[in-house]
Amino acid sequence: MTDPDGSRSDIGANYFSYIILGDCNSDNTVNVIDIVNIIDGCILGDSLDSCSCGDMNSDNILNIVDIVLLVNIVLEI
Ligand SMILES: [Ca+2]
Ligand SMILES: [Ca+2]
Repeated sequence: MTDPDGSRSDIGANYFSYIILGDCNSDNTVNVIDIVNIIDGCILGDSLDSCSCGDMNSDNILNIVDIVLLVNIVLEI
């Protein structure tokens, strides 16, 4: 069994779920809505449950550095 993008195989029933880094509202695109969600929910709010999607540099901390990285991706800088 391989995952949806064919990059990994698995011997079990659970296949690798493909997650787009920064896509915090799970609509399969990364855009300004995700940035707003991360700022509102994770930086200004107290929602710590689903914020790992916004950890763009994978340092396990969600802060302005991750927002800048995400903005760069959205703006294709
Ligand atoms: Ca999204
Ligand atoms: Ca980070």
